[in-house]
Amino acid sequence: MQGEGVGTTITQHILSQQRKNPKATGAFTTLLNELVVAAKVISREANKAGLVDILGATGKINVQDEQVQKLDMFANQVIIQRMQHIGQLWCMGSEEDPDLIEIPPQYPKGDYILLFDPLDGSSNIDVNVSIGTIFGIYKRRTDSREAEILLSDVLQPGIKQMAAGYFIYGSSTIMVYTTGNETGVHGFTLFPSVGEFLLSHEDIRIPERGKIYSVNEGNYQYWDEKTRALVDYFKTRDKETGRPYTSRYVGSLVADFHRNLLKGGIFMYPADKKDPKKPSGKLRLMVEANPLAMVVKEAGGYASNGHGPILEIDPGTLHQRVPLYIGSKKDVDLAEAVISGKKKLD
Ligand code: AHM
Ligand code: MG
Repeated sequence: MQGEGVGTTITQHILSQQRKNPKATGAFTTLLNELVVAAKVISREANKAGLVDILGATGKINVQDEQVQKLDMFANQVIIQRMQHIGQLWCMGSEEDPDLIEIPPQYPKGDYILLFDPLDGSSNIDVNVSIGTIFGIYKRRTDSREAEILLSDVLQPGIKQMAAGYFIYGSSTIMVYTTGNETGVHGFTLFPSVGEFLLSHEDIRIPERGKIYSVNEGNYQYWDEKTRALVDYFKTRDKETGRPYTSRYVGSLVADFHRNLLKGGIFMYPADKKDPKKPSGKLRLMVEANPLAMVVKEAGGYASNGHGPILEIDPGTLHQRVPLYIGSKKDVDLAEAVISGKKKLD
């Protein structure tokens, strides 16, 4: 979308997109707006995380066998509480909840499904490194409003997302979102003094090829030969292709992804043999990979599991993990060719 000036609020932007779609009912606008409010609340807490007794692990283990930090739970609750009453959601799914989250009976239900990671990069909370919220929005499959909510109706390939994006709580708080269909990817920065997200990154395009590779290289010994060869390739000197690439890895997917989206590059979380319970790596298809795959695609990039597009994977479970190669189109194409065995690197 061109022509929105710097200073446009996120609400104006969502509304102007809605007006371009004659079938739009406003339901979607309400939904996104409420999500923005939830993110403002999370942002405020994240900013003062070092000051109050909200830091540190609660001692509970989440559905992914990881320790849950207090701020994760807070973010999860804020999103659920803010979103459940608006009448636009059919159900929700969160990284922090093993099952689907139903809308309480006292509230009306709608047609949309919100899947989210309330606070991604939780191991970075204690050390003041950027963290984020990731979301993907789908429409429910079934026609019957009264029908029981079935997981099979929720589990749709990422290509079906109506919108996706993330909030990054960093040196400033930024929201990046897309509604697909070539409407572009747009970034908004939260101005704390006015309490509004204002358009700051209009129509983001990721460079076709980058100079950055982002991966947890500490896992090198757990990778297969192809993955090792790919990472070795990015580190090898070659004038023509601008190698070696620069290595950048924060350990917060949202932060690593956001940097590469703006500067170009590839983020990888490959399959590894570190934990037999997680043979597909660490990241989750529904709440992490799919939303970012929609964003990157709309910005001219690509996301692959090493064999094909992330967005075309038919999900089997709500919390399934997936190897992720995401970023500049040419870099991810190469990664896919190598991992799938179509190209051999010498
Ligand atoms: P989280 O959702 O529990 O925070 O875990 C996901 C995070 C991603 O943000 C990041 O890319 C990855 O875990 C880092 O993992 P590792 O420490 O294995 O490199
Ligand atoms: Mg996460």
